Amino acid sequence: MATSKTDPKLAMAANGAKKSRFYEGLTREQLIQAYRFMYTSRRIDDREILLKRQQKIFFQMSGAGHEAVGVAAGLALKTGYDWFYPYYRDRALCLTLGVQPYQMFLQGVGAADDPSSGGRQMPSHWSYPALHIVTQSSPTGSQILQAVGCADAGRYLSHHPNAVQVPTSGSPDYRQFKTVSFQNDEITYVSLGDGTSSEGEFWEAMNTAALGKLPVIFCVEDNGYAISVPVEVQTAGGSISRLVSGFPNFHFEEVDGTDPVASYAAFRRAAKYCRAGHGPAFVHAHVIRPYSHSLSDDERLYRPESERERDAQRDPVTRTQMFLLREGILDDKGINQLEKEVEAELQVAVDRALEALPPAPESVTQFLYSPDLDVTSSVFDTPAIVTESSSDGKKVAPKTMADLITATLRDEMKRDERIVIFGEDVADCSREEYLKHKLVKGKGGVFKLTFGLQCEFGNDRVFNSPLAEAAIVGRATGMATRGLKPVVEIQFFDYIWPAMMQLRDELPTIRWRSNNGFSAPCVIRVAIGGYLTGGAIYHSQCGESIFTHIPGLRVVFPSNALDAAGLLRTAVRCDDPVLFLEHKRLYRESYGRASYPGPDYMIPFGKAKVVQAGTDLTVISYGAVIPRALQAAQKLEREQGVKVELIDLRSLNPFDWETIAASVAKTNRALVAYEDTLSWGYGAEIAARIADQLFDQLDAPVRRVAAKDTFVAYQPILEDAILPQPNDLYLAMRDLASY
Ligand SMILES: Cc1ncc(C[n+]2csc(CCOP(=O)(O)OP(=O)(O)O)c2C)c(N)n1
Ligand SMILES: [Mg+2]
Repeated sequence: MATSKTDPKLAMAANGAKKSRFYEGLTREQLIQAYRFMYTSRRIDDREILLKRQQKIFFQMSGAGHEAVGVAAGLALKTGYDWFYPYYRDRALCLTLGVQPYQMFLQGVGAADDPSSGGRQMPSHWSYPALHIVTQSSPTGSQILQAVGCADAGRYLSHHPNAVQVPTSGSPDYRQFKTVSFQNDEITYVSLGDGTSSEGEFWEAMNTAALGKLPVIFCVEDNGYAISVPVEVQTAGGSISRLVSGFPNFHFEEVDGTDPVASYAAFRRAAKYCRAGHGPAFVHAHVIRPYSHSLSDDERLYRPESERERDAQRDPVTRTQMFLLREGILDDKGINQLEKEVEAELQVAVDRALEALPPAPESVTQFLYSPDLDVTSSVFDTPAIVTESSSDGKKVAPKTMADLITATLRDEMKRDERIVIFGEDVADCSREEYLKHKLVKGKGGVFKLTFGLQCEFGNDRVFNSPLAEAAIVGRATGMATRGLKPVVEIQFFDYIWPAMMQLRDELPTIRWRSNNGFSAPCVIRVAIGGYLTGGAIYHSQCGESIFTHIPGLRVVFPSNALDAAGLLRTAVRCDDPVLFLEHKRLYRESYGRASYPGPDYMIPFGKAKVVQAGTDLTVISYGAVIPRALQAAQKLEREQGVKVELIDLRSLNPFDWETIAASVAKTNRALVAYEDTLSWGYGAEIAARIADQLFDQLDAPVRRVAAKDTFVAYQPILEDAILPQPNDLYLAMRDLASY
C-alpha cells in the first residue's frame, strides 16, 4: 500500500514543477489543451443553462468546479483502451477522452442522433462505446460495482484469451453479437461524489476490488456537498480518505482536485500502481461546486454568500488560466484567442444540435431486448437427445431438476469459456489446498447445484463471492457488459432485495438506455418458493411479479427437470439478461424427473407447455403449483368427469399468450393459479388480459387461486393454510367448471 497526500488548500502544485518545467510530465501544449477542455466544459455548462432557461433543453447538470480533476484523469488514462464509468459531473473528463461538444448538446435536446442514448436519458449521462465510456444511470453509486465487474472481466480475459473467440459453427449464441477486447494492463476508472460514498454499494465495491486486487481507480470528487447535505453530516469524521484508509491492497491519493497538475500527478501514480497489477487505487479529489447542485436547486437556500465566495477563490478554470499566464505558457492574447475559438466552436455545435431531429415515438420499445437474437425463435428450439443407458442395457433412473441444472451448467461451461459462476457458497471450497489434499469433498452451493464445478473448471471460473447481493448482480452486470457470461446465484429469493437497485435500475436498462450501445446479457439463478414445511418467511417467499414488471428482464420459472435444463441453456446462450427462478421444493421432487436431454437441448422462451389437454376448463399456472394443479385436475376428472386443460407457462416474460387464448377459446373457462400472494400477483395480469381480450369467449368469470395475502409462516399448519394446496385448486376448479 502506498499513500500520497497533498494539502487540499495548497497553492498550484506546479510551482514546484516550474523549475523542471515538466509539470509532472505534462508538456506546455498539453497544459494548453487541458485548459481548452476545462474552459470548453464550463462554457458548455453555461450554454446549457441558457438553453434550459429558454426551454430548448429539458434538464441541466453541470460539471462546474470538477473540470481539473476530470481533465487530469483523462490525460493520465488511455481513451479507447482503459474503461470509464464517469458520473454526471465528469463533462471535462469526457471531453478529454474525445466526446464532442456537439454530442453533448445532442443529449440536452434529446436528439435521435444523441450517441449516448438517442434521447432516452438526461444530459450528462455519458455513454460512448468506442471511447469505452460505459452507459451511466442516475442512481448514485450503482455504477461502482459494475466498474469492479468490468475490471474483473478484463483480468479474466487476459488469463483466458481464447474466450474472446467467437465460434463459427454450432448454434448461434450471444457471442456472435458482442465485440470483446481487453488489454493486459487496462484500468477501469469510476467516479462518484462525496455524498455517494455513503451508499452501501460503494463499500461493497471497495471490498470486492481490494479482495481481488482489481485494477480500478475509484475517484471521489469531493465538493463538500450532496445537494444540500454537507460532508460532515454525510461522512463520519468528514473525510472519506480517513474512512477507507484501512482497505488493503489499495494505493491512496488525496489531492486538490482544482489543480490539474497535482491531479494529473495523482492519477499518474494511481495508474502506474494499477497497471502493474498491485491492486486498486483511490483518488480523493477536493473540488468545488460553484453552481447549485442542478438547475432545479438553489444553493443560496443553504450556503451563505461567504462560503460560496471562499469556494470561488479555488475555481479551477480561473486558477488554471492564471497558472498559464504566470508560467508564461500563454499570454493574454493567447488566452483570448483560445477562448474565442471555443466560443465559436460551441456556437456552431449549439446551432446544429438545435436543428437535430427528435427520436420517433414508435421507437420507444426498441432495444429493450436484443435486436439480434430473438429468445422466442426456433434457434432455441432443439430436440432432447437421450442417449443414456447403463452398462447392462437397462434404463438409467431419471434425473432430478437439481441434477439437470448442474449438468446444464457443466455442459455450457465446457462449451463457452466466457461463462463464470459466482455467488454465496457456490464454490466447492475456497481454500483450494483442502481440495487438493483431499481433506474435504467440497460444498458447491447450499443446494449443491454447483457441486464439482470449481474442481472441474478452476477457481477463476467458479468462486465464492462476498455475502453481498448487490455486489453479485452489479459485478455480473459489469462483466457481462464486457462480453463475459456470468451465471450467478442468489442463494434465496428472500435475500434478493439488496440487489434490487441493480436488478431494476441497471441490468435490464443498459441496452435500452444506451440505445443499443451496450448490453449485459447474464443469468441470475435464484432459489425461490415454499412448500418446505419449516422454511418460514425468509426462506419460502415468491414475488416473481415484481420482476416481470421490469421491462428488459427475461423471467423464467420451470416446473420440472427437463424444462429446467432446456430453459437454462437458452438463458445462458441468449443475448438478454435472465432471472432464472428455481423452485427449491422441485429440486429433488419425484415429480417431473427426466433423462439427461443432451448438451444442446433448448426450449425457446415464451412457449408454454400443455401439461394435460382438456375441454372443460383452462388452468394456467407455473412452478410448484403445476404438480398440485395436476393432482387436483386428475381428481376432478375421476370424480366428476371434468376435463381440465393445464397450461404450464414455463417462462413468465415473455409469456405465451397464443396458447392461453387458444385454450380459453376451447374451454370458455379460465383459472389462474400461482404460489405468490393473490393480490397484485403475476396471475392478476393474466386474468386481466383474459377478461379484456377473450371476454366474448368466456362462460364464467376468470378466477384466481394463490397464496393468502400474508407472509409464509414457519409452522407447517400455517404454511399449508397460506399457500395454495391441491384441495384449494380442486375446489376452485370444481366451482368454475359448474358455474
Ligand atoms: C440512489 C439515489 N439516491 C438519491 C438520488 C438523488 N440525488 C442525485 S445527486 C444527489 C447528491 C449526490 O451528491 P454527491 O455524491 O456528493 O455528488 P455531487 O452532486 O455533489 O457531485 C442525490 C441525493 C439519486 N440520484 N440516487
Ligand atoms: Mg458532492
